Formats: sequence, C-alpha cells, structure tokens
Amino acid sequence: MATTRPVQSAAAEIPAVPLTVEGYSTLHQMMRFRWSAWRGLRESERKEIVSEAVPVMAAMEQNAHGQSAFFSLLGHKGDLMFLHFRESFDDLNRTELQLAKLRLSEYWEPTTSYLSVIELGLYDSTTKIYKALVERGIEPHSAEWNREISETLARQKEAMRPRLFPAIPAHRYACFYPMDRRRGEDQNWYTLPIEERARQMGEHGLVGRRYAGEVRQIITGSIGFDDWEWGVDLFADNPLVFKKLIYEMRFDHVSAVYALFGQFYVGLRCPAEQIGSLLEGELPASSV
Ligand code: 76R
Repeated sequence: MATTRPVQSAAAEIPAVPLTVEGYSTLHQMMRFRWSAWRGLRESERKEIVSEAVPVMAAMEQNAHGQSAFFSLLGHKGDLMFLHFRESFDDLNRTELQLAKLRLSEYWEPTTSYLSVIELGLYDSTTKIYKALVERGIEPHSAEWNREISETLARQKEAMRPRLFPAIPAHRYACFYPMDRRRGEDQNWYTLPIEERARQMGEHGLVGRRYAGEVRQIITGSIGFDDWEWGVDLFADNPLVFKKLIYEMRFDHVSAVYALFGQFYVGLRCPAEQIGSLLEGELPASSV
C-alpha cells in the first residue's frame, strides 16, 4: 500500500531523520538462576565460587570506562539483570566473555538480553540546523552539508558528554523496557513531517522534566541492533514513581498514539559485594 509522505513545501528536501548523538554501548542481560543446582552445592563450594566472581563483578561496577550494575529481578522473567555500559561493542563482548568464564556462570542462564547505545535525540536543534543550512543555499547531502552536520554533531557530543557517558544512577530500583514508534497503516510516526515529530517530542520532554528530581531516565537507541527501536531505563528510589511517570506519559500524544511497548523488567540494585548474600536468599542492603 502506498504511503504518501506529507508535502513539506518550503523545506521539501529537508531530511526526515533527526540528528542523534551516541554515547556508551549498552547491554542488558536477563538471567535465570538455577537455584536447585546452586543449593545442591556444599556451602564451602558456594563460597569459593562467589569469592571468584565478586572481585570480577566489583571491578566492572567501578570501571572508569563504563560501569556495570547488577539487579535482583522481581517476577518470573528472570532472577538477575546485568546492565553494562561500555565504550564499544568490543568491550561489551569482552565483558560477556569475562562473565561467562566465571564458575558462577554455570548457575545462570540468559532468558533474554538487549543491545543498544545511549542516544540523545536532537529533534529541537535538528529542525533549526536543517532550515538554517537550506536558507544558506546548502544542498542536503552535499559535501558542504555533511561537513556542517558532522561539525555540529561533534560540538553537541562534546557539550553532552556527561549525559552520553554517565555513571549508572545509584538508585535502588530500575525499570527497563524496550519500545517502538508505531508504523501502522493509519498512524505512522515515520511518515509525520519532522516539524510535527519535533513538536511532539518537545511536549514529551516537558512531561518528563516534571519528574526530574525523582527519576533518572536513560534512553538507548537499538535500531539495527535489537528487536525494538529504543530501550528505556528508569532509576528511582521509589518504584511507584515508575508507575506515575509512565501512566502520565500514556496521555502524552506521542505515547498515546505512537508508542508500542515490549516487556517490562523491574529490579533491585544489588552491589557486587552482596551477590553472595543475595544468592543465600538475602535482600540487598539499600545502598550501592
Ligand atoms: O533527553 C532529554 O532530556 C531531551 C528530551 C527527551 C528526548 C529527546 C526526553 C525526555 N526523552 C527523549 C527521547 Mn524520553 N522517555 C521515554 C519513556 O513510557 C512511555 O510512554 C515512553 C517511555 C519515558 C518514561 C521517558 C522519560 N524518550 C525519548 C525517546 C526517543 C524517541 C525518538 O527520538 O523518536 C523515547 C522512545 C523516549 C521514551 N523522557 C524525557 C523521559 C523523561 C523523564 C524525560 C525528561 C528528562 C529530563 O529532562 O530530566
């Protein structure tokens, strides 16, 4: 079925894709823990296995070039969630291999995983930048256009460095879910004019900012990497904030009309040092 892209009169040639800047490569690993096999071990063996794993996991937690964090998951979708921020896919893969070498890894098995990169969408500045270039008579996709765009992106990336390469927020609860923008026959985010998408994203940001002190959000982009288009990570000390924020956002136009959601995962942060006691059935203490 033919979809007609709305005519964007003055800006007919303006590219449809918003500019984005990318930071850490991220991997979520959801693991089921083989409790019965674990409990079948002698206590001394469990201790030995934990004391091999803890220093490796603690070093990942403190890694200056991208941290890891460990969570005890609620519900049946897994027992543990590992979240890794790294500077490259190579580093992520190295991390997976390092964990797979631990004896403890014989007792966890993946239920799912999610690969993405930290992404800041620059809808607001994109439309301004594209228009300014067109007004200067620079043709989209020409060498000069590409140079101007890559200079802008380099400047933005520098200015946004702390948000692109963040520490993992030290809150007690994490909520992760993947999502898409709808591409239905009636409602299709990707055929909306960029100005309209920028307007809706602006409104989305305003709703989000009301929760600034209570929740930290990290948006990762996964187009080309995983089954959904974005991953949403929320961190808070009160899990009810996830419900309030996400409920309020459902009424936001961009979520009400264009958001499709995957599975939700909620976990409690478990510092590496407390993995041993977690696996003996004790809840992690409240500080990271
Ligand atoms: O990063 C920024 O602060 C700039 C504004 C902003 C962008 C570009 C922003 C703000 N978000 C952006 C992008 Mn968001 N966000 C979600 C969800 O559950 C739902 O209905 C949606 C899931 C939440 C809860 C959330 C929270 N955001 C995105 C994108 C990329 C889309 C694209 O580019 O097309 C997605 C999929 C997405 C989804 N967002 C905020 C928040 C919060 C709390 C904020 C305010 C952050 C702050 O200013 O402190």
